[in-house]
Amino acid sequence: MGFKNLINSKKILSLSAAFMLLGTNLVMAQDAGGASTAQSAADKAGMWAGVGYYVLLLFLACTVVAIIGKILRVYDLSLQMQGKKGMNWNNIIGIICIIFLVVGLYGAYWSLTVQGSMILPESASEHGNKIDFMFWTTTGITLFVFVITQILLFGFAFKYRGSDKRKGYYLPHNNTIEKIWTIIPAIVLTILVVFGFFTWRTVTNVDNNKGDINIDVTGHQFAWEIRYPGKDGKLGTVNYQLYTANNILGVNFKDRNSFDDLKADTLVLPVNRTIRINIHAQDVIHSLYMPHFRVQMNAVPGLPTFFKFTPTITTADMRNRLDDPKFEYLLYCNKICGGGHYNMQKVVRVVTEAEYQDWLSHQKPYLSDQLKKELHLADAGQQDKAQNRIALNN
Ligand SMILES: [Cu+2]
Repeated sequence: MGFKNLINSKKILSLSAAFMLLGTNLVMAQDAGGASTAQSAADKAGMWAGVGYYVLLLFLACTVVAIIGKILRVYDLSLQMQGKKGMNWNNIIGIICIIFLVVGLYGAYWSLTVQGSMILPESASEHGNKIDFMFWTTTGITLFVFVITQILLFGFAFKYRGSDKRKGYYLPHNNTIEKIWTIIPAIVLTILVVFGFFTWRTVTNVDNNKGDINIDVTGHQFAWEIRYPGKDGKLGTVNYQLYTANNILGVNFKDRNSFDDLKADTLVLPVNRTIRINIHAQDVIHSLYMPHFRVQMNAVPGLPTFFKFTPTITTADMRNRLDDPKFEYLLYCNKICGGGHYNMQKVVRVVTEAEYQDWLSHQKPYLSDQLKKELHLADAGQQDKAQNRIALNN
């Protein structure tokens, strides 16, 4: 009967392995925008070897554990057949608990020290430090609770392991314990949530939403478009119905503020000025994400959002700090918005005020000549010439 069961469980194991492989195949097989060149096929083959290898490794480990268990069981039975005292499984399970505790805590330590370096980079915005403070407070509290509870959990499982010398105490209900483990987490969680609420409120700054500089950033599959206000400091309104090949943002040129708006390739920001990014999307939900500035906000079609922040470290200063002459701040899309999502990034450069003014004076107007023709808009000089010509003809 036992042998039969073993065969059955093996069958179930291989069946679930086949399903897992099939499932991962289906998930991974989502083609990235038809990029089916020989190179990417080769990359995929390499990736498949990797996934298959780890699945097999897992099953190998499970088999080894099962075999060791069987050997111990046979040894135990042979001891009993010889009339000796069998193995003390309570002690073995207790020791396994302690080993699990030590290995698990070391794993947590390893993860923190090795993978901890992959955490967000140094904050380069005013509110970034507040968010970091909140993050580290939450991490500190949860880490403390994690270590204490794991030690208690496995330590108690070891200390009070099954024994013939003592009898378990049946505890049906205890109000004091119920109160302690309800009230303490409730207080801690309330503090964290309220702390988070106030931090988020200061970051999003409900009192004054105007930035020194207003910039429109629009996401579409798969790029970001950037529009700066001209000398008037005001951006013209947009309307998606005005979209054309030359007016890809649908800027409304009945609004005078839009005449001097500028189109830019890079998001250039002057240091220590408040920047308000107006976030738009044209097709699906994107997400504007600038990790160094601790800025992230969804870009939702039909529902413009914004984020106001103050960059505090210029790109040049950050290059010096990191000793990396090629360092650039980046703007990413942080919503998986389609096949070309990975490519949705722009360079963000933080510069001094003088450098910013110089850069701004070199940007091209959004209202290009082609767009002027399309909208039948002539600039002032051309209009004068046209009128002179009419006057001469008369
Ligand atoms: Cu996107």
